[in-house]
Amino acid sequence: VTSTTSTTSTADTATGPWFPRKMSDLDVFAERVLSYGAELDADHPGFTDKAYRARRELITKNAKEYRTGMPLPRVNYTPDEVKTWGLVYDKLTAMYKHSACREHRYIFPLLEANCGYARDNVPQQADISRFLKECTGFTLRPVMGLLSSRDFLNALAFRVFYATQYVRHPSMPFYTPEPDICHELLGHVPLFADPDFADFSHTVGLASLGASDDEVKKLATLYWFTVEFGLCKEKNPDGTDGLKAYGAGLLSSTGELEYALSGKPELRPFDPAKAAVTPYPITEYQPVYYVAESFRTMKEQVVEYAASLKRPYAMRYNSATEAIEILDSK
Ligand code: TIH
Ligand code: FE2
Repeated sequence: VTSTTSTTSTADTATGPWFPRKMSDLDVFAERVLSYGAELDADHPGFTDKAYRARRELITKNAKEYRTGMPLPRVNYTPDEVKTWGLVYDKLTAMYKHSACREHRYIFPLLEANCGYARDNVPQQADISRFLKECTGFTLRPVMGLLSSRDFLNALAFRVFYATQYVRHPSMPFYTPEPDICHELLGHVPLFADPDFADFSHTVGLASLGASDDEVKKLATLYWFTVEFGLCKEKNPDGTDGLKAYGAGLLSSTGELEYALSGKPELRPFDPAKAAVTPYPITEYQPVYYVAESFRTMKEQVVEYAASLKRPYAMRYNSATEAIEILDSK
């Protein structure tokens, strides 16, 4: 039995925690952001910069007021913001040739051709979202800052990726402790144009719906060690083994990308059950990275792990109604 017309409530259901059933249910996430939200933490480089804080507030206001069905807000970036973006863009795009996984390298030029990706232009969510929708059915939505793992993962079930629109502080272009537009657009977006990666993300999202807190924590940790900071093996053109980054946190930070591939940090073979319970810091370089046999095998392993989590009923996303259907197990 499916019902897509139930009114929105955030109370837990009889079978487990509440989860969004229709696209507009995501609207309740708008203001539920964690630490680095409208109020920056004291160790953030922009904490004492009044002008930066005011600018952030202006940009995050878009996200705060955004509701399902509205056109995606466009931001008029200042020359200083474009300069920071350009600095990051130049340095990263040069590194991608040797360091980014095949899928990322393949899609990046398509974003330059179709979505305004360029060193002197900060691309707009509206243009990227339209492009992604055609490629894989994924869309973007603005967000004020870090969402809870549950809210963020739940949105993936709707093929929605929450992305920040503000630019990192100019004093720290090559590593920032929180997501910003460089991280979202250079690190994450290219892979959401890949049909296989989109389906994989969608599966993780579906697995998070109504999951227990413990399961959500495991899925989010797995997400961290793969989608955010994953490395994978990839054959070099000459047939030798190469090591590439597919994690967005690496593909958006020249500092950490170089570090991750430098031979200094500990590298472990990717194992979902182990990665899912490994602790990690969020505001500094990772001490440990998991290396997948290939980008494709990583996706298969994570999908298998997600399938092993027991759910009270099967669910699927209906893209025509943009709603989650609960399939009767009887
Ligand atoms: N450290 C990343 C960067 O500098 O682009 C941003 C983040 C990724 C994950 C958490 S914060
Ligand atoms: Fe991210």
